[in-house]
Amino acid sequence: MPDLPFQFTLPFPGLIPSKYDGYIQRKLSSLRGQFLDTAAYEQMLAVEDTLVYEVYEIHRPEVVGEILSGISIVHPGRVGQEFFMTKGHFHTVLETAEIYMCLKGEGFMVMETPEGETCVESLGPGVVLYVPPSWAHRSVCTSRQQDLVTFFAYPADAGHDYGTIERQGFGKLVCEAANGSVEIVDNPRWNKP
Ligand code: PAN
Ligand code: ZN
Repeated sequence: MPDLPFQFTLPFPGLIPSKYDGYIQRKLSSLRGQFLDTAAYEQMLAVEDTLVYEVYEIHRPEVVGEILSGISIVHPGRVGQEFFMTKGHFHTVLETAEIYMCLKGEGFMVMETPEGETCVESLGPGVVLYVPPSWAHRSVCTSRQQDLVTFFAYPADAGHDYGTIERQGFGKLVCEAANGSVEIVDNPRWNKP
């Protein structure tokens, strides 16, 4: 834990925090059930358990008033037509918001409420996104070459509920269209709340 107050830097080009105390790697195998094209998923996984995204966290005590921050890096790639993405989650303390700032790359934040309202916002360098309280969120990298790198900050006591999204999915998917453009489509397997 750093001394207080503390600072860190996000040095170019990697943008990996100069100090961090949490590091998470999420590979294809940890996203089972999330991509629409299950045949493409199994085929890809059989070849290699590819690294999909990485998270660097600057932890703080999980109490009211503290803020946890860090860097999320989603790598380029697709499963079938669907771009690489994070698992996505609600916060366990549902009414906790989150701020994201995109530092590099191209992509989207897919969001939805427990009642099934959906919203998809585009991300690019300099975009600051406010994820309101109660909105589940998932980031998606749509660049073919570049990582999607975002800085995030949220209440340290928020916690993560992954189970709800694992069961119901998100209402919107971010896919590559036949002509190579990016399209947002309805998820036919969405278990709408
Ligand atoms: C972020 C996310 C990070 C990875 O720190 O945790 O982007 O996504 P998943 O947690 O969905 O795997 C955040 O939103 N924290 O609350
Ligand atoms: Zn979050």
